Amino acid sequence: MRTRHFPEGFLWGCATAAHQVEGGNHNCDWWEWEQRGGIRTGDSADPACDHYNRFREDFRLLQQLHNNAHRLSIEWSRVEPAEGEFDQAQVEHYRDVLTELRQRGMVAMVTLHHFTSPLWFTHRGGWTAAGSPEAWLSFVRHVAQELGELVGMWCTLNEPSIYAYQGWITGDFPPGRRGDVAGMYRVLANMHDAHEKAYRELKRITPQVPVGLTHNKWLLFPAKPWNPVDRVLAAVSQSGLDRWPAGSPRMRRVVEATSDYVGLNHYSGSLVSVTRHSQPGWLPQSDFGWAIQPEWMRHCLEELAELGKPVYVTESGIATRDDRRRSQFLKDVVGQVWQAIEHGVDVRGYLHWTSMDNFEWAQGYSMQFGLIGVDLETQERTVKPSGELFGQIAEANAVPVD
Ligand code: IFM
Repeated sequence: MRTRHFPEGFLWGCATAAHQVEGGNHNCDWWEWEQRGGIRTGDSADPACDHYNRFREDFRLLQQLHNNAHRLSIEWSRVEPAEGEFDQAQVEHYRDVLTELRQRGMVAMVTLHHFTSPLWFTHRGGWTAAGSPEAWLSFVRHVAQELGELVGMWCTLNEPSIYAYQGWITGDFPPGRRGDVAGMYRVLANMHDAHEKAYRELKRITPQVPVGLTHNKWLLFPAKPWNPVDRVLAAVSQSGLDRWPAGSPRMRRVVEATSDYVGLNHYSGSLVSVTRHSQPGWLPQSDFGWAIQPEWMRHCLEELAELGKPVYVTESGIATRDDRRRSQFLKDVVGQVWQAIEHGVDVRGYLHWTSMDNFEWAQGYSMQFGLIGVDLETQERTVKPSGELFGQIAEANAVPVD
């Protein structure tokens, strides 16, 4: 079989977020949102995958699948349950988690904000409030001082544009605001400021550790390419969404000055017209209803190349209960990453979303992105054939050509 080899030292792993896998995370805005009926399915993130208690078993499985990296988030609301009060037992928990990864030969990419915030922070305005960057920064500083020596890469923030859009425009995420454009831009401005401040602080405390953030690149196309209104609308919406990391000259400078790498989360895209956003009906769709087009991955990577920074695919995956589809998707999308590298893009790693089927935010457990299945009653883990395939790709550092 012909294969396409990746550069030596390429990182292969999975991406996760604390609230989606850990279970028992009750001191954050998402938990409160779940209790208020914010999740369509009525699900809640407890016990999720009970990863808080089972992380050793989970990392053992990922090591068996030849993962040499892992992206996880440290839960702010556990570590700082009240403003300025740090819970040493929780710090020790994450020390155990990071030590376990190190012992299993996996580089830890640590996200410092992945959608959840402590209640004390959200009750006084969350990311819209003045002083929110500084409030988060003291958590960042504490984690860096306590755990920095175990961290391979920092990822300050996960998908600021999606976070702000879902929380302030669609209302699918807490605080559930709809159409609050001013709120969305306040959140983005504060997160932008927070990232810059965190970059400087992290470089001061752990100068050797690369710092970046992840951007969700959701592609927008004009519904009718021959219609100038649709074309303008698609372009304007795309640059709005891409304010982070490089949609405007200002943002570009942020990436140039305060990012050692760019993290790309890419899943899909939509068609834009005056009346609505829709999915390109001619493409296959995931269970989420998202169009699946693996070639878009290469397009996104090539676009980021001009920033001149190393790029990591920090998330890529498909929501499907048909695992054969996931395997095909994996081969196709990893093949596109390989093509981008062949065309000169400095891609250094691929982190699949996600290791285990988990709590998919507003969709609860209805969307399955995992390489490993989890029985929600017994918590039994089962590696899916796509997981085995990912393990083979990681071990060979190469993807088979179909
Ligand atoms: O589950 C999410 C993740 O938390 C952030 N990026 C997109 C994933 C799939 O929706």
